[in-house]
Amino acid sequence: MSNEVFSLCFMCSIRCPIKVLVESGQVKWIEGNPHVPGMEGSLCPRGSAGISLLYDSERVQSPMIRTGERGEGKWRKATWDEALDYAGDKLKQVIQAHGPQSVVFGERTNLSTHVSKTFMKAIGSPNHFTHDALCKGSVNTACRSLFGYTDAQMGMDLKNSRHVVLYGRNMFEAISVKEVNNLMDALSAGAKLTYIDPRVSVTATKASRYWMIRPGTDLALNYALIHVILAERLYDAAYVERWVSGLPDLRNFVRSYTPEWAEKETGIPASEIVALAREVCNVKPSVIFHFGYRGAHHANEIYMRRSILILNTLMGSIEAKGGLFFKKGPGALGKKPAQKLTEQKFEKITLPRFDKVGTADFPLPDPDHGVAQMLAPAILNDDPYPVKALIANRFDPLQSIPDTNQMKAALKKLDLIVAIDINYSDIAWYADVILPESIYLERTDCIQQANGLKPQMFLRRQAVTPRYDTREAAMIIKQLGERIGVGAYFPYASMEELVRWQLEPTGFTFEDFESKGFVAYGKEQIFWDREEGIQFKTPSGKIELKSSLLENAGFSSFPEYEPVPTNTGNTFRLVVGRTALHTHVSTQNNLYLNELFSENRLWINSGKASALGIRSNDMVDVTSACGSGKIKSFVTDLIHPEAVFMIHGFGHEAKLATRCYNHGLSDSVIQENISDRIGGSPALHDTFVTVNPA
Ligand SMILES: Nc1nc2c(c(=O)[nH]1)N[C@H]1C(S)=C(S)[C@@H](COP(=O)(O)OP(=O)(O)OC[C@H]3O[C@@H](n4cnc5c(=O)[nH]c(N)nc54)[C@H](O)[C@@H]3O)O[C@H]1N2
Ligand SMILES: Nc1nc2c(c(=O)[nH]1)N[C@H]1C(S)=C(S)[C@@H](COP(=O)(O)OP(=O)(O)OC[C@H]3O[C@@H](n4cnc5c(=O)[nH]c(N)nc54)[C@H](O)[C@@H]3O)O[C@H]1N2
Ligand code: SF4
Ligand SMILES: [Mo]
Repeated sequence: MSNEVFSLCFMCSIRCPIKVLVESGQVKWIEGNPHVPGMEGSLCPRGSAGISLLYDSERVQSPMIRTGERGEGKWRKATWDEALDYAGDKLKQVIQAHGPQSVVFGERTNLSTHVSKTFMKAIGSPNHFTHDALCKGSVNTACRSLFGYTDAQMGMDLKNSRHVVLYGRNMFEAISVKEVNNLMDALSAGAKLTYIDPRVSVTATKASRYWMIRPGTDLALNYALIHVILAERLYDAAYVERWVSGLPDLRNFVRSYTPEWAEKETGIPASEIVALAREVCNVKPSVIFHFGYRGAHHANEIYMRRSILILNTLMGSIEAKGGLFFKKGPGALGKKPAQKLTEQKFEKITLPRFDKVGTADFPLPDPDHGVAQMLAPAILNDDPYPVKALIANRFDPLQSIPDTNQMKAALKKLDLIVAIDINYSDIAWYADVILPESIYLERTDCIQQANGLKPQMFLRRQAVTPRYDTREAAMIIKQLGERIGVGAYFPYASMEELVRWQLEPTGFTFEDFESKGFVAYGKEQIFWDREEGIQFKTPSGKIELKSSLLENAGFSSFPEYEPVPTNTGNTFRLVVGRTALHTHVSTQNNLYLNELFSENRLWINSGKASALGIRSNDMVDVTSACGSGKIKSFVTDLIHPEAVFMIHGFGHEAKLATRCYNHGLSDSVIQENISDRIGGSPALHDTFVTVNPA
């Protein structure tokens, strides 16, 4: 018996649409969903390695209760009832002694996030947070400061773009399959690609122009680009006149930031900066200055992201073909989205959040997501109140939040740690109880509302039954809710029932997803009318260069540029990033992917390495103000002398993940926990390290 199931990949959070071939209850093949433009059969290496995740005997096979010390690795197998009762009893005790706000729920945003949020609203705790701040919090705030929309409400029409500028957006290694395919189509059609990175990544090798920028100085480059564009009147004057407020302020501000000034700061020749400004203007508005993701993690990241968005604004590329666009939902066609459990009625929660988002400490970060990196400081200082229980779902605070030593100290203070995971991740290893989720091929998930130029919905659909004693997160959370008296908020007995309920207002049925894996609300792309119809959500209804969001909170829209200090000798700026072969901290133990890439190394510039007596593959000591570790070196000309680089996600501590245990070094151990207090992201690249032969 063989059949094909249309579903969604979850080897990373991009959620590419897939087609799964199942024979006699076994997954034989996975490929990109051929019905989805941009996928057409393709997958990235991690997506293809989904099969080895399914058959991995090292994932968590049943609920586990800790018997030794935290992190010691002593466990006993438990039944679901035992594990849920255990977690439920502890939660009740914590809530009784310290109030519901002492419970924090952290997760990587996923399709059942509305279920987790419902759990927290039901118990009366304000403390749900997602990974968002760690990934792109400052991008989110920057977008809201200019347009009134979050970054998640914006998209990029890469396929039709004629010039794409990437600031460390390493698209050919930090992959989203559709985006890569769309970019390749654009390049085949003659589009230009400018890539800026202190390190020669794979994307640099595909670019028409590559600049090895001095690390941390992209903001200086952008101020100079804006200077040239305004001085030479290269911008889309009609668009700016119609839609932009604050141009005179911007013009005054950038007057002194000349290309010659930026050359000294960035190392990029002034003449080349002028050349790029002129080149992009020739093809405006089909120009994209990519505003994501992780190229610039600095304490002033918000201003770097704003400068990128301002460049798009000056090109008139917002809501233009080949530029950026606002995602349209079913409402644009008079239709309804899938409903969510969070739409139920709850008692109002008036307590402040653990991370102080919405108070004077963090007035602007998005309260829908919170600021994850405040978790450890909040626990350690009982500030603003004691936090006593953590539920971590599909998220690893030990490896995904900077300063692991600080996090370990904080975890020690908790009365309860619950991990909902598929692997022996480090947080599972430190948990009191592990509630294992079925992997994506084994489960049906909540609806994915995919807004965009054409609003659609996708469904992750169970391809095979679970190999081990695992359940779906939305069922686990419901069952935990039942243990503590809030079961009524979860009125479903199976995932199919939940999905059918979600679809009720939409006019589509569960069965409608069978033939292609998705449904579309309409056939045509929806662009707003560029003369009259763009619906900016700022108070002025315009793009606010001088931002009311920032200024009402007491922050400047245009703070003076602060020069980035140079580092010399054996001191370097630590920068981090992805490989095409792994997802963050998730896949290092995957049999296939581990074989292809089993250990990270520290990239160090050849000249610097030779002065320090370091050769390739020598072990080196890396030390920062908060941690240190050993890692093999990779000596190369392909990195700026002021930076060292490592791939994120290695140095796992969980011994039962035997293939990746103790391989390489975790960047989180070294990175200091510093925040962009306006934007909300951690400043992962503001850590300086010393490097010495080990
Ligand atoms: N130091 C440092 N920190 C970072 C970054 C960095 O570069 N360096 N990058 C930041 C960025 S951009 C992001 S997006 C975040 C990502 O941070 P995380 O979301 O924490 O990272 P992931 O590796 O995506 O997933 C974490 C956990 O999800 C588990 N998991 C995988 N699939 C499933 C599943 O189907 N169900 C369940 N329940 N669990 C599952 C994995 O086993 C793993 O333990 O990290 C951020 N933090
Ligand atoms: N294979 C794979 N693909 C992924 C993911 C994954 O884990 N694995 N994760 C997904 C997620 S959640 C995210 S957020 C995206 C991340 O997508 P990207 O942001 O494109 O990926 P990173 O590898 O984090 O990019 C960091 C790059 O920035 C460069 N950089 C460092 N400092 C500077 C600087 O000062 N200026 C400039 N211009 N560049 C600098 C680094 O050298 C590195 O090449 O990838 C997504 N896709
Ligand atoms: S980018 Fe790769 S791993 Fe991520 S969802 Fe798509 S195919 Fe899966
Ligand atoms: Mo991310």
